[in-house]
Amino acid sequence: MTTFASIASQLEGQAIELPSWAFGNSGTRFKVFATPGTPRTIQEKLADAAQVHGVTGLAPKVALHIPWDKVEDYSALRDFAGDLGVALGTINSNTFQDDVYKFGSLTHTDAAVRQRAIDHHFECIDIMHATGSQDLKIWLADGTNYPGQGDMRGRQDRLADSLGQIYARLGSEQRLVLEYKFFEPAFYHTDVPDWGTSYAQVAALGDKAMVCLDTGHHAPGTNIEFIVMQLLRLGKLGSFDFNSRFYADDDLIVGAADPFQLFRIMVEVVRGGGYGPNSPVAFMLDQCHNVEDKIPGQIRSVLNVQEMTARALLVDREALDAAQTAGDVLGANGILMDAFYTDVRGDLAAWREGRGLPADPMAAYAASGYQAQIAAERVGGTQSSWGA
Ligand code: PSV
Ligand code: MN
Ligand code: MN
Repeated sequence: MTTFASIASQLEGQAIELPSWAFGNSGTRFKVFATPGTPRTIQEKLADAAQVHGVTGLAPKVALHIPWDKVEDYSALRDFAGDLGVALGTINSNTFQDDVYKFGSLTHTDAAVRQRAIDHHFECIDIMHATGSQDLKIWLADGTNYPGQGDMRGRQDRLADSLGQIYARLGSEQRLVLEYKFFEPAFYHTDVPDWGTSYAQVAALGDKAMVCLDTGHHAPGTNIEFIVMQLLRLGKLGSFDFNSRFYADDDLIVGAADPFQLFRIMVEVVRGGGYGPNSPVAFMLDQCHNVEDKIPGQIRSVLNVQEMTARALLVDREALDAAQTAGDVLGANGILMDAFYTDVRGDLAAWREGRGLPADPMAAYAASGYQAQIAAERVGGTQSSWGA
């Protein structure tokens, strides 16, 4: 049996990037509920993100979404974030909000529209140089709603060409991560629907292009940990967008809907070399907090990832290998389940205290008075929201 003490050092340095949009108001197509204290600017979002990092030590970077987080001076924003104790992370492009993209962006038949979408990504790369960001994350809403509406093959070819142009602009330390999603907003076909398509596209680009796996972007019942294993095996898992879902792209708190799935994913991450200081995998949240307070929502999320990472590290690999090799079906399964059922919360609380962090970050944040302070201060102005 592996002990917490033997894996504790591996928890050092774990980093989970926060999405700026998680701090804004969000909702469904039925209603966006406003939350008192919601940030009105990217600077306020960064201040909130810094609270999450302050009580957990787990979230040193914040991902930006362009143009939602557009500013005049990105170097100044980088310094502003640095003063708060966080750094700017992944830059997310956005080609899904403008009328011009109604029938596609990087796949569009109209060369002018396609160029506009490519230029937007060039702008994102310029921003990355100023912010010091490593990753350009591309998620496309491109697709069609009706059979016959578009030429799927032509769209795939144009996508490859567009991505090639964007890839050619990357600096030597920069990467492109291509996110897939099986449906929505398009309902018949999506141009990057699955890991295979994303893999085929990024493999054609080169070493600096990788796949982004958003845990909420698969059909129900999909064995996501198998995809994690395969992408790590192929050296093409670039990043995670963590969240959880009951139905579709719910963007709920990671580990909330199915903690066992998160555990199984982390087991494959550890097994495949995706965790640790030399791993190329960037861990990010992609969540929206529609009804719960946003800062505690983010705190809970990074703690859930940490907890399942610890449990995944607890898997007794030697015993598991032996049981697997011996064909001991239930023995092997039992070894995995032993790790999953291990309650690490007490050990993690002590581990945090040993590093000058609060044993209970949720309680520490609640006691800090920050929530009441922002609710009182942030009145007036326009509260930002997902898609605003
Ligand atoms: C849309 O599905 C989406 O949730 C993708 O997962 C992106 O990562 C995110 O929006 C931000 O663009
Ligand atoms: Mn995502
Ligand atoms: Mn999504």
